[in-house]
Amino acid sequence: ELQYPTKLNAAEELIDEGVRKFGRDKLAIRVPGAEIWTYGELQKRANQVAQVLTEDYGLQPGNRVLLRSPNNAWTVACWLGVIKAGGIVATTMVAWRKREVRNVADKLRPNVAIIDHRAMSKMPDVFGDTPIAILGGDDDTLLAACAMKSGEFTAVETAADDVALLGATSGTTGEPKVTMHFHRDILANADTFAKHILKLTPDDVTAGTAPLAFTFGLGGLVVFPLRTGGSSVILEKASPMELADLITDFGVTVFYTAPTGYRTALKEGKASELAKLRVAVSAGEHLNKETFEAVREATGLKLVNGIGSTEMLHVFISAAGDDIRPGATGKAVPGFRATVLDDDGNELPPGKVGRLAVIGPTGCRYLNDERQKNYVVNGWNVTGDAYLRDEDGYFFYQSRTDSMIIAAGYNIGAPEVEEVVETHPEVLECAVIGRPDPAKGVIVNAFVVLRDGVAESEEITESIKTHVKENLAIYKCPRRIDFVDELPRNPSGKVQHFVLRERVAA
Ligand code: 3SK
Repeated sequence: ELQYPTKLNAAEELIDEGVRKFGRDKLAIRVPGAEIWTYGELQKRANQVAQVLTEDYGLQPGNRVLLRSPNNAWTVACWLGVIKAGGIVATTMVAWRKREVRNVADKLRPNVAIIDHRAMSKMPDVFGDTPIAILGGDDDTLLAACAMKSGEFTAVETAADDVALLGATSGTTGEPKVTMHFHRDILANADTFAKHILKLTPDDVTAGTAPLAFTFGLGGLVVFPLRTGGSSVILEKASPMELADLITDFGVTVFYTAPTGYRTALKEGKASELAKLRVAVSAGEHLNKETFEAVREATGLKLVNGIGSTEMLHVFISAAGDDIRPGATGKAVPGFRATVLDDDGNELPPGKVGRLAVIGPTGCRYLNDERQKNYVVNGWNVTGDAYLRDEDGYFFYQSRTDSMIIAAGYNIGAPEVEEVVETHPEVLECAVIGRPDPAKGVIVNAFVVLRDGVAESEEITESIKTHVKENLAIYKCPRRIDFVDELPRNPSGKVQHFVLRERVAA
C-alpha cells in the first residue's frame, strides 16, 4: 500500500525533489524549436509563477486557478507554480468552445485565471470579473511579471488530502463534471502505473499527443517523467506523425497516444520510427486486437494497453511485456483492485459481462455534483464501461454502459451533441451514436430528422456540421450524418439508441 506523509505538496515532490534527486542540470522539457529547460530552470519558472500568483494576485492556499493553455513549457511551469503556491489548478481543454468553457468556469468559480493569449482573444468575455493573467502575446501580463521575480519560492505546506487538481470533463449531457484530486493522488498514479507497469527511469524521454488538460497527457508528459527523473518533448499541436518524426531526433523512448494515433502513424509510414520506442502506451479509447497486431507486425512493439478515467486520474488496468494478452486491457495495476459488478452492485464471477468497478489510491470526488452517487457505489468507482474478467484476472472491454462515445481518445457525450444539432434551424430531432469505423475505431454518427419541407443535401449536411463546430469542440462534430424519416422509439416515446447501433453494426 502507498504511504504518504500527512503534509505533502505534490509540486514540491515533483520539482524540488526532482532537482534534489536528479540534479539541477538534468534535462526536464524540450519544445522543438523553442525552450530547452533543465529541472533547475523549470523549478525557477514554476517558482516565479508561484510568486506572481501570491504576491501580485493575492492567491491564498485553497484558491482555484483556471489554466487554459496548450501543451508547452510555460503551461507546465504554471501547473507546478499554482500547486506549489497551495492553489488548486483546474485545466481546460484548448479545443473547447466558448459555451463549454463558460459552463466549466461557472462551476469552478476560479479566483484567478491564467489564459494563453490566443485562447484569450477567442473568448474575451467568458471569465467575467475573474482576474486574468495573460500568458504570452502582445498583451502578456504573466511572463513580464515572472521576469521581475527572483525564482525563489518555498512550497506552501499543504496536507496530502488537500485538493490540488480539478479535472473537468464535459460529461454526457454538456453539464460539466469536475473531479477533485488530492496532492497524494497526483503522485499515486506515478507510483503505481508509471513505476510498476511502465518501469520509467531517468533515461526515459517521453512524448505524446494528449493535451495536458486531459489527465492522460498530464500524467504521461509531466507527472510521470518528473517523478522518475526523465524528460519530455512537448509540442503544442502534436499529431502522431509529427511526434513520430521526433522519436529519432530527440531519442524518445516512451510514447502516449490513443489507438487512432498508432493507426494513423502506421498509415503514414512511421513504423520504423515507432520501432525505436521502449514503451508505447495506448489509452483513451478501446484498443482492438487488429490494431495491436498491426503495430506488432509493423514494428515488433507490443502496445501497452490501459484504461483510466478523469475520475481515477490515470490508468488503473494495464499490462506490459510478457504479461500482455492481445485483446485484453490488462490486469488491475498494483495498488488497485478491479472487478465486474451486476446492476445491483454485486460482484460477478469471471466470464460474466457487467459494469467495470475499481478501488485504489485515487478515486472519484466530483465537485458539488449529484452524479457522485452514480459513480461511487459501495466504495467501488463504477466507470461506465462494460467489461468481462477472466479466471486469470484479465479484463476485456465490451462497450460503454452509458451514452458516452469514446472516439480518437476523446470522451463525447451523445446527448450534448444531440442538443446542439437540434438547435440547427432545419433540424427537427436527432440521435447520436458511436459508429464502428475500420480506420478510426469509432466515429460520431448523427441520425437527423429534418423539418417538414427541408430536403436532405450536401449543403444541409455541411451546415449542420458547421453549426456543431461553432458551438462545441471540433472533436465532438459528427463525421457522418444520416437523414432518416423518424427515430426509433419505444412505446413510451424514448429514443432507442441501441436500435441505431444494431443498424450500423449489421
Ligand atoms: O483511458 C482513459 O480514457 C484515461 C482517462 C484519463 C486518464 C487516463 C486515461 C488513460
